[in-house]
Amino acid sequence: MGSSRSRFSAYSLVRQGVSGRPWPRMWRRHELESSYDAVVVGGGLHGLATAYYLAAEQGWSRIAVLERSYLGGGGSGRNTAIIRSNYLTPDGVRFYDHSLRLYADLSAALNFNVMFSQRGHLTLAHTDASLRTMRWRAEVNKIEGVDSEVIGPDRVKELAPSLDTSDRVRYPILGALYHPPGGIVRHDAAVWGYARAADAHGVHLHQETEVVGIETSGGRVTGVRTNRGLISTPVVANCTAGWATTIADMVDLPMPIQTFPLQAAVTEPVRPFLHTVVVSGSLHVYVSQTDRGELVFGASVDPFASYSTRGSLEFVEGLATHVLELMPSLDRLRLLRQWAGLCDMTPDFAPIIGRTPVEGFFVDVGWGTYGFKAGPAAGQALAECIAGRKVPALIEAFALERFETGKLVGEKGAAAVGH
Ligand code: PYC
Repeated sequence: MGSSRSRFSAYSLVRQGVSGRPWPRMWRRHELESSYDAVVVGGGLHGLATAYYLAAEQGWSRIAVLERSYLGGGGSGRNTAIIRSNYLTPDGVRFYDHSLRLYADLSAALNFNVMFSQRGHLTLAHTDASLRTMRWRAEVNKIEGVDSEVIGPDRVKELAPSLDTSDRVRYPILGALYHPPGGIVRHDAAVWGYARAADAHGVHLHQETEVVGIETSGGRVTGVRTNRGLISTPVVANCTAGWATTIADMVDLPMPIQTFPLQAAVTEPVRPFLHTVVVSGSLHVYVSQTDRGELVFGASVDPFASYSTRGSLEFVEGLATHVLELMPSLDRLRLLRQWAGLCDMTPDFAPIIGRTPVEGFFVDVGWGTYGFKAGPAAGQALAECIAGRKVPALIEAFALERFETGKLVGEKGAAAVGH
């Protein structure tokens, strides 16, 4: 692969498409080297972004990303691609706002269209208690310079006419937190864009390479054992979801994380009619329409800890019931696919990112149900943390030690839906 600059004009793209020749690879294959300056565990959005920023902004070379399966095959390919920054705590709002801004420039930065679409984001309130939390969020958002306001049912109806805003339903819509900068991004494109750009900066991307152990000596990281051999390295970044605790256990570091599946589903494509992202906390559902016309639905996490990524009929039944309460006109729409992703939940619904007591072992984990929107900022901040002496202010609040000091971040009220 050459540079990260596009090698295709619109014309050459069509010519390549009709030529029957194989498409050029977006990243290279490399032999696994016996030493690297940094090893990133996890070839999803967070791991790839970390490796990319470490190379592109911090000037590091000799970086490897290890992925046990294929790039983007975990949480990065299983989320519902929603972006927003309307969080509840000032630390959360600042962090996600920075991530949203990085997303806004990402297509240009990576020269790869990530289909960034700021179509607005509505969080519906069906109870007085949720309206109160939304007013609180709106005030915190405004103080941090983030566009958010509480609106009434009439304005909700204008923004999303397919919603039933009448009072004849079980949970009438009392209002909503409206967040115009929110929207969606094509999740696979973000993964591929970072992978291609990281490769162009010399990062080695190793798929089907499983970490089976981490070597330490005198309290510091010295190497990583993989199914393809031993790598010596002074830096390991744990950027996994689902396996965050398994990898941390390899350096005897307990993590306050429990893993739950989150199920999602997509319909057949229909003419565009839903021009905002809609979330209902009380009905445990969120929906957006992709540029291809499909409706993408997600819900809260399954009610039991598990590593299963299989969808269930029970989920679809509950989803359909809740969706039809919100949008009765969808009753003829067919679901095409369903899937599940793994969510690493922390006690305060905020991530764990930064240094750890094991020298050279860094973490970017515990992303619950909000990891996709965080990828760019988490990768950039972790790269800065690895390369620098100081923990960047943007992630100070998310340090592992908060579970000892008790300075928790408390983002449960801003999770997409109730869990
Ligand atoms: O936090 O916006 C969110 C979200 C959307 C889907 C799951 N979580």
